[in-house]
Amino acid sequence: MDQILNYIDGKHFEPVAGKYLENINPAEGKTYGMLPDSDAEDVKLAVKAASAAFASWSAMPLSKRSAILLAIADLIDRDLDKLALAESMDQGKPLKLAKAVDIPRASANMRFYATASMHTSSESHFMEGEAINYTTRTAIGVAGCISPWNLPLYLFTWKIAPALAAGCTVVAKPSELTPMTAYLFSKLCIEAGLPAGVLNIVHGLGGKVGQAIVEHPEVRAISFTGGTVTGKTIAATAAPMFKKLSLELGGKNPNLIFADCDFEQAVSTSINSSFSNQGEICLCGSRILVERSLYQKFVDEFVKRTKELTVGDPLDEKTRVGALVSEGHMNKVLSYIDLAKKEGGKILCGGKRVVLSGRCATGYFVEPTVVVGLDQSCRTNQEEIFGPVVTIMPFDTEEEAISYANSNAYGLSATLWTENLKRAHRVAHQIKSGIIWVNCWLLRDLRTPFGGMKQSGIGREGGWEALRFFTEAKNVCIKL
Ligand code: TXE
Repeated sequence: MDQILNYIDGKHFEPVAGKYLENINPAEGKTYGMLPDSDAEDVKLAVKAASAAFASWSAMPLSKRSAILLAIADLIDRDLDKLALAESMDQGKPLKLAKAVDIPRASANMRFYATASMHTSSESHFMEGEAINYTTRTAIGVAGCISPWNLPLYLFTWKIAPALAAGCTVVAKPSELTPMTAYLFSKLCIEAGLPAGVLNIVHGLGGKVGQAIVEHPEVRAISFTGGTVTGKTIAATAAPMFKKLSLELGGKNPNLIFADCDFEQAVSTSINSSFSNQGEICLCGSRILVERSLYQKFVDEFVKRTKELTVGDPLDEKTRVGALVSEGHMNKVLSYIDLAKKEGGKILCGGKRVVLSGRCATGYFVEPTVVVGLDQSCRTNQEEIFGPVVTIMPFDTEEEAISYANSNAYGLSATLWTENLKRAHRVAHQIKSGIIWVNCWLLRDLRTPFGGMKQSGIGREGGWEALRFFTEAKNVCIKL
């Protein structure tokens, strides 16, 4: 098994202090490798390399920069099987999911921004008889990209690709829980001919490496995806230094099922939006709200299909629900199930840790869990659980559904199920979330703005939004 190393100035290095952390395979609950326990010294070296590389990378012709990023995308596709296996072992997700979603999306991210940057244009504003203005957008400098453990390479590339395409150089930190694919990615960058220092990857803990990236005065922008509590710390650190910030934080997303929906599609997609990736997706619809006339029918069918989901070895083709990312996270999810019971919830299925036999006997598995009987304001319905746990509640009117959907501090995404077009527009307009899906879920066009309202963060990723984030506008006014 590969020893994970930092990637700084185009080469792999041991951490300066020589310390390492254990990398655990969550399906087995066992250590299977080590990763650098880096600190501020490693970050300093990475920022130095990124700063030195900035002038030439940002001045490189777009077509040349684009070609390098496209070469990385091709190498990701070539190594699909290897990367998917690494992702599954590191994260606990079904191998099948990593092969179908995570890794293809990582190469799509690279390709999307490699080509998007070729289509940018500058604006010009003509002042009749007086002056002409033109606005340029130039790369902001060294960007810090900090990503989480739920969709490791997918979200790592979602940040790095626009930053590099915009002409920034990058110091990146993947989650310490899932470092492997970022390490393999660094090898692909070398193979693709990415110039030294353009991308630097420092592995280690958030409080040490992440914090040092955010604090470093030469890092001009921070793109972060992770928990809301961490987002607050980052915002507090970065604000006095006037850094640009993009924070994609948690969600507690409502999934609204109206009685006039296409029942089969609503149920089958809701199973995915509840339990895909073990519920460890910030977009999962963990609060299901069903119009009362359909409530019992929906609950019966949803519970029946939840019970049919196979929890098992992530490498097994039949597995739909793999392992949770860590023991700590599994215990957090189980504690929320206890809380739901204490708050008066009734567990209709699931609710317990799953103990498998063989290789996965000490893995971190939890049954897909459905809870009913809770009110909107209880903690179970207010806080992000980020696991295979959903609540189902009835509503009587459209107004009530909207008010329940909005009765939460988060505002990332929402899903609506209705065949009534007018209703779909009306409700979508009134829900305070950055992303609304009508009769679908997780259907993504990479050109669209992606991000949340309220406690779900600030800023938007995706499309031009991300390229704007990593650049600064400059207006030049010329008197005629
Ligand atoms: O994430 P953290 P955690 C939610 C989910 C989860 C909760 C906590 O509810 O249960 O957050 O998860 C780095 N400065 N989401 O604590 O810590 C860290 O090393 C800079 C939702 O595991 O936010 C990692 O690389 N960086 C989410 C990254 O932040 C710091 C995905 C995310 O980890 C840092 C993950 C610091 N002070 C969790 N402290 C989503 N939006 O998809 C930590 N990090």
